[in-house]
Amino acid sequence: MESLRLLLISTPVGPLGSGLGGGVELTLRNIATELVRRGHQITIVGTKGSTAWGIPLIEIPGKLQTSALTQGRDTPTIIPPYSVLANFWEYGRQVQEKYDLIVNFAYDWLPFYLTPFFTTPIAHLLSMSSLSEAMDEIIGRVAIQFPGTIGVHSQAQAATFSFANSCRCLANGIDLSLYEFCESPQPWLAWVGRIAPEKGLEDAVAACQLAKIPLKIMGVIQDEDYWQKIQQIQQNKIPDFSKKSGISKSGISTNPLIQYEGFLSTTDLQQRLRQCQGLLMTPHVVEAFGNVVIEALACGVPAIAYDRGGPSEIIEDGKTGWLVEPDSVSGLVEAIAKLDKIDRHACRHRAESEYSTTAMGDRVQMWFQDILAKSNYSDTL
Ligand code: HBI
Repeated sequence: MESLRLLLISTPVGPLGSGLGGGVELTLRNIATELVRRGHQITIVGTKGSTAWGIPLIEIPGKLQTSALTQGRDTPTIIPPYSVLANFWEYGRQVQEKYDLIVNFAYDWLPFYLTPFFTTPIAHLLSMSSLSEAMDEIIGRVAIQFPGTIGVHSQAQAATFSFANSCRCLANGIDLSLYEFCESPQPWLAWVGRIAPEKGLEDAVAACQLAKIPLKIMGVIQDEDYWQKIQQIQQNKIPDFSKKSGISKSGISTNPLIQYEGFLSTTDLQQRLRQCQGLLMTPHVVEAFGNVVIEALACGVPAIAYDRGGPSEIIEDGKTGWLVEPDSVSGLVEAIAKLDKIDRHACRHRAESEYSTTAMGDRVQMWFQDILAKSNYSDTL
């Protein structure tokens, strides 16, 4: 395939490398790195303070976007003064002629709205399921007007939108050489993710207390108040997750069953993760994918997840982990007891066959090719 000039525009919720951009950061990094390896010319646009792993980076200042996850279905679209999102796309507009294709990683209204006003085609990779009416409406319009340009990570994610049939499923991929296989684990479990209410960490903690197995928690503490409540579980207090307590200080848990390991680099993450008997993934929302599931599988670690969203397509029940009735803590406990039935080699094999950067790169490259073929065709009409 000929070398493409690609402009990758990041999420406006935080700098790349900070963890605030969640799975998007790893996705963008892996796609960018793999495309560079294939000889494409990549430029990344990220918020000021981003790191781009040696790939050309344009850092753009401005006020960060509020996370769509904290807002309701009917919330209007909000653009703050001096918006980094608006600055990203003003930059994109100015330089678009230098690129064959722009790739949007933001789950925000503006880039979708702007799509028909650009002369360079735009591919949109959706990082989340349906969250708001305004977004559903504008993405749906782009899906009709520019068929094939909406990418998703799982069929389950696509199914949350009315335009599910026109979504392109790309799954995801990771650099497997960074994740070491571990044959004989230690008697503890892992939970990896942004520490925020929608991730359902309290369920994993409750299940580990019932199963009497320690839980290693890894990830950015995004919601301090929520983290305080998680720690109260160990003091046998019943935290009220519906109310703000006003406590706002992060702390290291004194509960021997819960161990907070911090927000780690991939190297340090896999070094701890691979020693675990299993990974728990317990979100209360329909996760688009679940990068941490493939990171665990890559180390030979089986995953236990609620049977919904991306994880339900990655995990093969009884083979590479266990799928549990959504929101059932007792289901998690039962699955923990069956972890030794899983062959850890099968887990690594699953990651190698479906979720390598090469497999992901093939899917992404074919997606871009299809979009460019269509846009060239319409140019000649
Ligand atoms: N919110 N407004 C907005 N834009 C995003 O791109 C976004 C978000 N919330 C969460 C998010 N992206 C996720 O992709 C997480 O991985 C952080």
